[in-house]
Amino acid sequence: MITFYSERQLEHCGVTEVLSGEVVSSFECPERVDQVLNRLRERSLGDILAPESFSLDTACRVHTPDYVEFLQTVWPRWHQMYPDTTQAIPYCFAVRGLAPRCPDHVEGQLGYYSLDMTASIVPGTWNAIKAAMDCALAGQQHIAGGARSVFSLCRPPGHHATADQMGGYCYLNNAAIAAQAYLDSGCKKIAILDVDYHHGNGTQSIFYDRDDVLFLSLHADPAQDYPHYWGYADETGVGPGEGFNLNLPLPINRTDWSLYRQALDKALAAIQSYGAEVVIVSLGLDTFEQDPISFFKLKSDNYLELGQLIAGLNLPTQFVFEGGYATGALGLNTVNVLEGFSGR
Ligand code: OKP
Ligand code: ZN
Repeated sequence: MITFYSERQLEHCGVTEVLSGEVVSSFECPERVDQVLNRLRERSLGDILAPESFSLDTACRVHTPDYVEFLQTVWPRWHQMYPDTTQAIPYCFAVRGLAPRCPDHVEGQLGYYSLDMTASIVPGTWNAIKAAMDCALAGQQHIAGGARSVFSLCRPPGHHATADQMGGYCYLNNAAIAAQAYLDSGCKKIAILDVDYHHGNGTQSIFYDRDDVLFLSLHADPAQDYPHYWGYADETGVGPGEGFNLNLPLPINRTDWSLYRQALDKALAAIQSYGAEVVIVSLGLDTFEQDPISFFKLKSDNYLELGQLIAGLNLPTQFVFEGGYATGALGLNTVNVLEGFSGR
């Protein structure tokens, strides 16, 4: 299996975030992909290629052009206003109520385009966001060209990013952009299977009123964990999208492989009856028992079986990297999914 990866993705490195009220170092760090790359090489999974540079057209079909432009320009604008700071983080938000306006002030815009305080902006953030998107689109082209599978090693992740808001370490929604690219190249039905521990609220919201993308997510019950406001089982889609969104929330602290597998079986059956032509897997590894910010109990060997079960769909499959913060085991767990899929 070929991997698409760009070193430019290392240029993003959040400085700090707030966890349980304390300021801590960012969990979403460049070392995450180093671990995955090391393991990919150790196991000789396949070539690791740098993607070509793609235009922003497809991104602008799932995100608003003003949001994409904001992401591209926010650091220099912030830096001009606050030259002595190392990162941009919003502190006030355009919350529900009277329709909020987008202000001119860069710090006001930062909150306007954010869901939370965890998507920080540093000088290299845009380069990394753009390179991650390129990995997603290069993977899409590879599958469209006839490959059975591909791994888009995207970082920063994407599944929390909505049409016009960043959050949860996510900026551009890499999986959603890939899905749109398949549709634009003639596919009619795409499934996105999100196995990250956190609900993929961004992907859900982008495709919520559409029937050409079936979104399925297995995640921590939002009553118990981030992203808190979305991911409930009764969110099933709206209008033409009704019935094309499947949330399978699972309890924290007691979701092990056997409970997880029951939900996975439901998701895989739904993909099959939908008749998807391609499946995109939003591949988060934060379901691991030792993840520092998550509360499921999957073990390293379970990821081999996860890959095998996904392979059972017998569909062209694009893996798009999302979360996973137990850095030491992240390479093993990620590559286990890919090797399980490949039957090695
Ligand atoms: C991004 B991805 C929980 C703190 C959670 C944000 C988590 C973002 C996860 N107490 N902070 O889905 O892995
Ligand atoms: Zn996650």
